[in-house]
Amino acid sequence: MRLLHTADLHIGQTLYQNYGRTDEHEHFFRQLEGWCRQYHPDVLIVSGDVFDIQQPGAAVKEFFNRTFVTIRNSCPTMHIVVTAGNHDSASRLQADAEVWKCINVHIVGIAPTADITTADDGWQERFIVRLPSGYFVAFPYMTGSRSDIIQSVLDYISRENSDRKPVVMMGHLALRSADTTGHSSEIGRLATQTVEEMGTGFDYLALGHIHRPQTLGHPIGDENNETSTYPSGIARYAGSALHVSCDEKYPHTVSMVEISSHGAEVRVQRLRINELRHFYELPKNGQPAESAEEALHAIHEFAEERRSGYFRLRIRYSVTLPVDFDQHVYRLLEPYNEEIRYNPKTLWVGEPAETETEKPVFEVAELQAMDDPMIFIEKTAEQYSGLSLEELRNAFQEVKEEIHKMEEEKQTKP
Ligand SMILES: [Mn+2]
Repeated sequence: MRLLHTADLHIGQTLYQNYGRTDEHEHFFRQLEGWCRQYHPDVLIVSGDVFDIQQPGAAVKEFFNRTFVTIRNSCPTMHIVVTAGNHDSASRLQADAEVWKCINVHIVGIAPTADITTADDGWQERFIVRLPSGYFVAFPYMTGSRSDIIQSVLDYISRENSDRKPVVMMGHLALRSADTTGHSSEIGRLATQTVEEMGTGFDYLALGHIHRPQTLGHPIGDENNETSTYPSGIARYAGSALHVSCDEKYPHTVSMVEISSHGAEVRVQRLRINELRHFYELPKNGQPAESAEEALHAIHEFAEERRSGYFRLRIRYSVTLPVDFDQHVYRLLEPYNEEIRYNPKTLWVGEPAETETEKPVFEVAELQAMDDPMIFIEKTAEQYSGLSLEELRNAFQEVKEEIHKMEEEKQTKP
C-alpha cells in the first residue's frame, strides 16, 4: 500500500484579519496533485481540519469541491479519505459524504458517541473504509479519551484481516509527547492523551492537529531525512499544509507512506512543500529595532527586496511607538498590493524596566475584602511617583458624598 498523508489544510483561512490565503492553498494543491500524478498512491488521506472555520462561505466550499475533484482526477484509481478536525463542522462535512463516495472520496465527519460501545449493531462499520490496498479507520476529532471505542474498531478489523492487509488509523488530537513548536501554549495543555491510549493493531496512525511533521517516539531530527523506515505501529503527524506563523521554522511536508502488509515495516518519504509566501522577522539583521523609524525602514527595505511574504517586527521593549504606528505600516505597504503582509503582533525584546521597589503581593481574599480603594492605593503608592495621597483621598471623599446625595434624592422621589 502506498498512501499520501496530509492534514490541517485550513482552507479558507485568513491571517491577521486581512489576508486571504487562497492563492497559497492553490499553490499547495498543485503540488499535491503533481505528487498524485507522479506516485500513483492507492490512497490520499486528510486527517482533519479541512476548513478553517465551521461555516465556510460559498466561495470556500466551491474551492474545496473543485480542488478535490481535480486531485481525484489526477489519479482516478486513487481513493481519498477525509476526516473532520476540531475546526470543521462535523455534521456539515458529513452531510455531503454520500455524494463524494460516488468518486471514491470517503468522508467521516461525525465522531462516535461515548456510549456507542454498548451497541451491537456493527457501528464499527461507520468508521472503517475497506479498500483493496488495506483498512482505514477514519476517526474524526473526538473529545476526551476514547480508548474503548478505538480498540473495539481495531479488534473488529483484526478478526477479519486474515490476508494481513495494512491497517491505517486516522486521528485528530494532540498527543502528550508531541512537539508543539509554532502553536500557542494552549495546545500543550489540551494534550491529555498518550499514544498508548490510541490502542494497538494499526500499522500507521495518521495524525492531524499539530502542525509540525513528526513521528512520535522518534527524534525530530528524522524530519531532515528524505526517508525513514520505522517498525509497524508508528504514530505520525503529517504537519499542516501551510505555515501559519514565524515560529514554524521547520519545513512542512506531505508524508508518502509505504506498507507492504500488516506488521511489516513502515517507510516514510517526506515530500517537501514549497510555500508561496514565507514568514520573516524584521529587521533582518536579527537585532531588535531601536526606534519606530528603524522599524519602518526595515519594512521598506524588505518589501523592495522580497516583494512577497509575511513579516512581524522585533522591537526593543523600551521603544515607544506612535499610536498610529500600524497605520504607518499599512500605508507603507499599499503599493505592494497585499503581497507584503503585516503581522501586527510585535515581538518585544528586552526586559521591562524594573520598578525600584518590590511590588506588594496581595492575597485574593485580602483584595476581595477591600472596600476602600484608598487601602490599595496607599499600599502601592511607591510605584506612582508624584502621586498626592491627600488629593486622592479628598477626591474619593467627594465622589462618595456625591453618590450618597444621589441615593437620597432617588429615595425621596415619588
Ligand atoms: Mn486541529
